[in-house]
Amino acid sequence: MTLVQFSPAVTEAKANGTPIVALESTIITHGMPYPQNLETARLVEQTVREAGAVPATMAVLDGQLCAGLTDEQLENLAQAKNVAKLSRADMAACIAQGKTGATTVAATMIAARLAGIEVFATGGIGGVHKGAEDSFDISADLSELAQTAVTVVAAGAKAILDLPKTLEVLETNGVPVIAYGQDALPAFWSRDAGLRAPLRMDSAAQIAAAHQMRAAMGIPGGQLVANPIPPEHEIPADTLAPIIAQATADAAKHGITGKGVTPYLLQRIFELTEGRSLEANIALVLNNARLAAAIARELRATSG
Ligand code: PSU
Ligand code: MN
Repeated sequence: MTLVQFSPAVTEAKANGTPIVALESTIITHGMPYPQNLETARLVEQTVREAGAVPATMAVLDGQLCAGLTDEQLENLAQAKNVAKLSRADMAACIAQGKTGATTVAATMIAARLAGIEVFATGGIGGVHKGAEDSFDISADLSELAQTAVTVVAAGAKAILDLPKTLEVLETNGVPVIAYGQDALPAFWSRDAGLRAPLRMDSAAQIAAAHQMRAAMGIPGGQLVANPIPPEHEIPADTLAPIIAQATADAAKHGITGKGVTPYLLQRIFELTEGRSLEANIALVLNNARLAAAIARELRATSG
């Protein structure tokens, strides 16, 4: 039995040495409503291709860890109900039991490592939730970044989170947080979290070189690239602040906890912004896919 099932397109890319970008699937099943989730998944894949790399969307389908999905598999996943949201804790159990699940950032990093893929694009990583001092809700995405050597391109951590605490946990765990092309840490739907990012880089080549230097030094763990949403699509942080506060209060009122928190907040913010948050989310994912493909190309060009 082979652990990773490569799609025909990814198999070919591996044989030819074409750069590959990993993509996650929880954003499809839990992050966006149908049919925008499917449209976005297809657009993200297309964007990676146009940028000279091959997309490998990760998911567990009937117990098979897939690196790269066919369009039919993508379509089925986007419409499936009750798909598990997989992270480090439950991915192996899902595979062992022959079930189906979508991969979060943490699980996609694990899948990418197993598939030999070094770069991964998503929307925003999970992090330390507001009120974590009581709930202890800290995404497993952070500890995965600390131990799995994949460069993750996101638009920062989601603005629903406590961003200063998220930065602290990343620093404690030795994860480089690299703002792309600016000094400020981006905050998912907005370009500026009001915090300075620990590192700044202005080219895909610099990011690839830092990735390779970590490998050469034997430092485990990945890098978080925080790529600001394009200005024409951003929602200013002060417009969003009361909406995030409202959504967070609603989550508490309805007793939402654990894995349900992030999907609930994204859906609630979608309602409260009348769809504007989803438009921004789609724009930032596409922007991240482009940068991730450029990094994958640089890694390919400079590895012997
Ligand atoms: N990026 C998006 N939308 C999403 C996610 C990322 O634009 O829904 C998903 C990722 O799979 C990430 C997850 O790992 O949200 C975070 O969930 P949690 O906070 O429960 O760890
Ligand atoms: Mn959580």
